[in-house]
Amino acid sequence: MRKIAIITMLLPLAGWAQSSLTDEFQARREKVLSMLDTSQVVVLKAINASPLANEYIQDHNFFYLTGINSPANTLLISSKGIKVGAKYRNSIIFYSDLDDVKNIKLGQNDTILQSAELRAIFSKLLPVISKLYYSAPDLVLVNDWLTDKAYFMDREMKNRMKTLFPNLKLESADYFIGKLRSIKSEQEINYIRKATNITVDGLIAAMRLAKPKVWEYELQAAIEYEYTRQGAMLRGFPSIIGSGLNNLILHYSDNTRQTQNGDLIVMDVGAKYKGYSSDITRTIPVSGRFTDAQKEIYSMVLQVQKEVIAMIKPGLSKDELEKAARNAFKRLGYESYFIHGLSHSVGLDVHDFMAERVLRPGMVITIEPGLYFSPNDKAAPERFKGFGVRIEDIILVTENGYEILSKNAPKEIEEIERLMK
Ligand SMILES: [Mn+2]
Repeated sequence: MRKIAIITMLLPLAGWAQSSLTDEFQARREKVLSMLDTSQVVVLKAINASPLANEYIQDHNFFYLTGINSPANTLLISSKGIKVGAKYRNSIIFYSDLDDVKNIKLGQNDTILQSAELRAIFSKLLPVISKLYYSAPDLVLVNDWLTDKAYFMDREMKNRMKTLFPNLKLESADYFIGKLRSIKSEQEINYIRKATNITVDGLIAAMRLAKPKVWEYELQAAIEYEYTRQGAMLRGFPSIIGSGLNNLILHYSDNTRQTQNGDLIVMDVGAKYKGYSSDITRTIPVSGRFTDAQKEIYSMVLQVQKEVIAMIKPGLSKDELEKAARNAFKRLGYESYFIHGLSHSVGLDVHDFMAERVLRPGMVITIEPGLYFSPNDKAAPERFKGFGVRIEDIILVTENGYEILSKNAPKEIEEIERLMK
């Protein structure tokens, strides 16, 4: 007995030791460093939220390179190096609270310094570099409410920098870091997998709970209960539980309507686990049985979704996928009722930055076709008016094709009806 206990204790430890040897955050800073020439610098700031803000969500680029999930920190990466004490360092994390950085794994090029040091270092650096990649998440639009003049803080800062340092080019770090972020590591894929499994459990719970007269927020609660119960402390985005005509509102998240017999319910939801989101949509009949008209549309959307998913492989472009879906709906005669994008990248952001249009192994994307029939649409067939259907899966691009991470969320008509019985 004792032996077994020791072995099972060692297994997770071995895994942990391995991952700490190659700390992902540190490896990413090294990678960024290797992409810079000596005249370029990257500066990323943490989000500065007020302490009473509901949920703190870090700037994703800053998080990607540091793993730090708290405000008032800055990361600076310079390939030329900055003299700190007797040594030149390439990557410096400026902190306000030592607790935020005490567990950070530092490589030989890394160091930490107090935030107060940033200004002096920065002002020495700016006159001698030619390019600054930056992400400053707090620089937003500010309205002067007296004169109604709008200030884009980003533009104001750029203009001021141009006067001070005419040779310095400022560029958002989004593309630069986004290119790295679009290919997920094994650990990132595991987090997305976990977020996805939790979301699937939530959707199944909601399917079991659904019956006429249930409120949209009750279904939301059933789904988000699974998130919290399983340690996904945040949602990737506000849960969309749209019943009846609310099906037709793409980003509906009030979730305050009481369902009626005969409704379809679009549930577009995603848990966030260790910073990583999932994103799945299922459409179910509140009564547990699809009507014939609902079945007709549902089957079309499902067929198109399956057709497009089957195409996924490295080398294929996102535009080809999009075109295939449009063509498939065109063949069926319903192209004009598919009114949104087919696919997006998922990661730290539920709509992750997609730096490249071509699929590569390690990318995670959604495929989410839908058809929507407004009661006011004069051209729409009468029997379809007043409902919409969307089906969305989250998919990992692999070496040879793809893996549907959300495959355990029922989507066949018979499967859903059986589960809801
Ligand atoms: Mn989506």
